[in-house]
Amino acid sequence: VPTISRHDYQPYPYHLPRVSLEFDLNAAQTRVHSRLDVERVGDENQPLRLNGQDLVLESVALDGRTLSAEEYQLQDEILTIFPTSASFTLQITSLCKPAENSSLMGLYVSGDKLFTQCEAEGFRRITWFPDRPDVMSRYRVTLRADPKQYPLLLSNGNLLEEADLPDGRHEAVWEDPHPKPSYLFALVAGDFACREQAITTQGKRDALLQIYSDRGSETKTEWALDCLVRSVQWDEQRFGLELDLDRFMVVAARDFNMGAMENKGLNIFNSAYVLADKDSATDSAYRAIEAVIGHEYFHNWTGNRVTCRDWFQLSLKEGLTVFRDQEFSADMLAQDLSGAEAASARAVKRIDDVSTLRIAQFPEDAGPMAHPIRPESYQEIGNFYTATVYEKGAEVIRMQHTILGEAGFRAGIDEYFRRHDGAAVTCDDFVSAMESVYIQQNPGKDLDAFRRWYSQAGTPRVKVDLDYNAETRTCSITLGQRNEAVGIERLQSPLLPKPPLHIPFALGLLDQQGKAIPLEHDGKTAETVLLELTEEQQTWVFSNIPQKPVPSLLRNFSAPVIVDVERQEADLILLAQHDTDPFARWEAVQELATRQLLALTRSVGEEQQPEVDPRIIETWKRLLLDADLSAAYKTRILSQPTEKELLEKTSPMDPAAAVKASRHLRRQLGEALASDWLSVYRNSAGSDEQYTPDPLSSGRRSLHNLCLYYLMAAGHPEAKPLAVAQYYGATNMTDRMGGLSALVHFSNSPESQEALNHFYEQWQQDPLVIDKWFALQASAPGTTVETIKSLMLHPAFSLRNPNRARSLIFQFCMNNLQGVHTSEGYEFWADQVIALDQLNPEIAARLARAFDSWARFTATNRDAMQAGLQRIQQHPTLSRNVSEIVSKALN
Ligand code: BAL
Ligand code: ZN
Repeated sequence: VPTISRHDYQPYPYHLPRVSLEFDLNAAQTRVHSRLDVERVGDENQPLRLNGQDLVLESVALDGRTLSAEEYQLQDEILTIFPTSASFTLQITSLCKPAENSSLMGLYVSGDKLFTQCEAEGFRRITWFPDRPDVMSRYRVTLRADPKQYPLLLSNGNLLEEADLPDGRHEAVWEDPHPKPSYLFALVAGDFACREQAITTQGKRDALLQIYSDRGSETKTEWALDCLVRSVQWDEQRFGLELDLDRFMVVAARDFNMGAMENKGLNIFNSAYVLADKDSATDSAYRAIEAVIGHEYFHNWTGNRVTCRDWFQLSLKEGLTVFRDQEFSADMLAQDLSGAEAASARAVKRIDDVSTLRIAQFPEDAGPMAHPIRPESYQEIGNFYTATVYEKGAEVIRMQHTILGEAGFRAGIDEYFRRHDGAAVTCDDFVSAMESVYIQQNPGKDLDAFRRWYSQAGTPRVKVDLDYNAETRTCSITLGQRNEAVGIERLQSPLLPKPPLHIPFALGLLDQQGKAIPLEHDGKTAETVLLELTEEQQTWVFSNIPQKPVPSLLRNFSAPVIVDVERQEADLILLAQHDTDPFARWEAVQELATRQLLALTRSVGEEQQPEVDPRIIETWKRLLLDADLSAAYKTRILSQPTEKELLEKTSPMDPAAAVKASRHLRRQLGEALASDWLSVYRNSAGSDEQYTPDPLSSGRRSLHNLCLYYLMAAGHPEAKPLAVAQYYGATNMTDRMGGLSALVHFSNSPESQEALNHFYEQWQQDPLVIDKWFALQASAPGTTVETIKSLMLHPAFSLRNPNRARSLIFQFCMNNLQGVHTSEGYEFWADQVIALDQLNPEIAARLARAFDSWARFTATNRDAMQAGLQRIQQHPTLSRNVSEIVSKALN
C-alpha cells in the first residue's frame, strides 16, 4: 500500500471552474453524467488525472467528441485523459451501485432513502473527478428520480427549478453559488418531514433553517433547530461570521459513519445528533446535539469558506472548529451567569473536554499511531480523523487563544479570513495570521517555537520546581519541558532531541490558609499568571510572597501536557477545598483519587484490600455537602477517574487490577458517605414540572444519578428499591437511564432483567433508544463474550448499522475492561474487525484500534492481543484502512 507524504504535495495542474452533474437516481444503479469545464493552469502536456472507485465507466467525451478506449487510460482507480488544448470540456457518464455500497462512503442507501458521504475521498465513488480539497468548483446538480420513492431531492445551494418529467419521474435542479471542493458535495433523496424557521442575519439577510428527518420523528427536531438558531447567532456575536446562504439544511440519517458532515448548505447528520425529546434522549444527548449542530454550522466558515489545501491540513478546519464548538457549548452553559458561577459552569465543559482528551488522545499520542496534529504521512486518510487531529488540534488552537487573549485571537481570525477567504490553505497559513497579531503584541518575538506543535507528536511533560525563600519573601518557579520521541518518531530518529515547544502555563499561588496570593507579572498584578515556556527550562521569580505557597498548576488546563511535580497529599487537599480555579480544583481531587487508586492496584493481590485514606473520604464529604458548588460541578468533582484512565496509569497495564481497585474505592466511598449520598439523593429529586435540558436542572439530575450510583456501589439496602422506583417512575430519559444503569451495573438481579425487558418493550420502535439498551448491556460488569454473542443474535442487532455496531461491539471491546481483557475477548474482537472490514472499512479500522497499547500490557494480555492483531493482519482480504492500523500496531 503506497504511503502518501506531506512533502510530496503538488498543486493540481488544472482548474475546474464549473461542474455540472446529472443523476438518474436509483438504489440499484445510479447513472451520473458529469460535465466539467477545465482550464489548464500548470505546464503543457500534463495529463488530466481523475479519481474513481467502484464505478462503471460508460463514456468519455472531450469537447463533445466521444473518446475511444485507446484515447484514455484507466488504471488503479485513475482515469487519465490527454487533452491537447488549454481549455476544454469533459463529459463523463458512469454508473454506481448505492444498494451494494455498505461502506457508507459515496452514494449509499439507508432505509428507503439515498444519502452521500464524500469526506474525505468518497466523491470518487460517485463520479470521476480530481477528488482533492484544493480543486474548488461551482456545482450545478440535476437530480431525477421516481417521485413516489424519492419525493424530496436535495443538493447543495439554492433550488433553481423543479419539474415533473414525461417519463413519470421528477427532477430538481440545484446550484451552489460558492466554489467548493468535492468533499463538500452532497445529495439526499427520499421522503422526509421538515421543521423550519426563517431568520434574519446580523446583516439583515433572510435565510431559512431546515431540519429534515424521517416522517414521524419531526416531533424530535425542535431542540436541533433551536441549537441551529443559537449557533447562527453565536457565530455572529463571537466571531462576526454570518450565514452566507439563503437556506441551510440539516438532514438526519440512520446509517452514518461519523457524527455529522458539514457539506455546504446541506449538512448530513447521524440521527443520534439530531433527534431528541424528553422521553427518548438524555441530558448528555441534548448537549451532544448542541455541540455537533454547532460544530457543523461553524464549519461553514472554518472549513468551507476557507478549506484545506490537502488532507495533511485536516486539523486546520477540525481543530479550529472543535475549539469553536467547545466555546459555543461553554458559552451556552454560562449564559445568564457571572463571576464564579459562570467560571464554574465553563469549567464543567472544560473538565469534560479534558477528560475526553486524556482518555482518547493521550494514549494515541503514546502509542503506535502517534502523529502530529498535522500528520507527515498516511496510507489511508480515513484513519486520520483522530483524537489528535480533532481534540489535540483544538487544544493547539486554544493555546493560541490563551496566548493572544480573546481580542487578539479575534483579530487573528479576522486576519485569517481577510487573507484566505475562498481559498484552500495550510495550518501554517493559520498560524501566520495569528502571528501577525502576536508580533504586534510582543515586538521582537515570533511563534516559531509554537509552530512545532504542528510537527511534533507526543504529550510533552512539564516538570515544576518551586523554591521559596522566606528571607527575601520570593518564590521561584522553574518549568522544564521534555518531549520524547513517540510512535514512528522513535524508529526514525530515536536519539534526536526534539526542540522545545511554546507552552502557555497558567499558574496561581495559594497561601497555607487557601487564600489566593496576588502575583506581579508583566507589570500587572493578578491571581493567575500566564508563563510562556519557550525554552527547555525557564525560571520565574515572584516577590512579596508572605509564606511558602501551594501552587495551583496548569490552570484551566492551559496546555495539553502532563505535569510532573512532587506534591504532598496535604497540598492537594488544600487545593481541593480552596482553589479558585475550578478546573485546577477538580484536578487536585482527581490526583488524590488517582494516587489512592494506584496504591490499591499495587495491593490487588493481597487478601484484604486496604482501607481508603480517611482524608480522601473527608474531602469527598466536604465537597458533597458544599452549598456553594453547582450540582453539575459536584458531579464532576465527585466522580472518580474511570477504569480506563486508571488502566493507562498502571505499568505494565493491568486491567484486572484497574477494575478491582476502581470498584474498591467506589464501594468504600459509597459506604463511608452512605447517609450523605442518601440525603443529597432525596434533596435532588426532580419535580414533575416541565422537563428542559437546561444546565441547572440537568446538573441536578446528574448529581441525583451519581448519588444513586454510589449507594448501589455500597450495596445500601435502600439503593435497589430506589433505583427500581426511579426507573419506573421517571418522566424523562435521563432519570430513567440513571435508574436502569444503576440496576444493570450493580445488581445482577431479577429486577434488573425485568427492567431491561420492560425497556425493550417500551422502546423497540426507537432505534436510538435501543442503541442505549445494547450499550448498557455491553458495558455491564457481568457481561461476557457469550452475552455479546447472544445479543448479536437479537433481531434488532445489525452489524451494518454503525450506531448499532458501536453500541454493542465497540462498547464492549473498548469500555468493558473486565469482559474484553480475556483470551475469548481478544478473539471476539479480532473476529469482529475482520467481519466489519468486509462491510465497512472505516468503521472496522476504528475497532481495530481498540488495543493499540497492547505492548504496554502485562505479558499474558500482551501476547493474546498480539496474536489477535497478527490474525487480522494475515486475513487475505484486508482493506487499506485496517491494514495500515494493524501493521503500525505490530511494527
Ligand atoms: N468533517 C467531518 C465531520 C466533522 O468533523 O464535522
Ligand atoms: Zn468537523
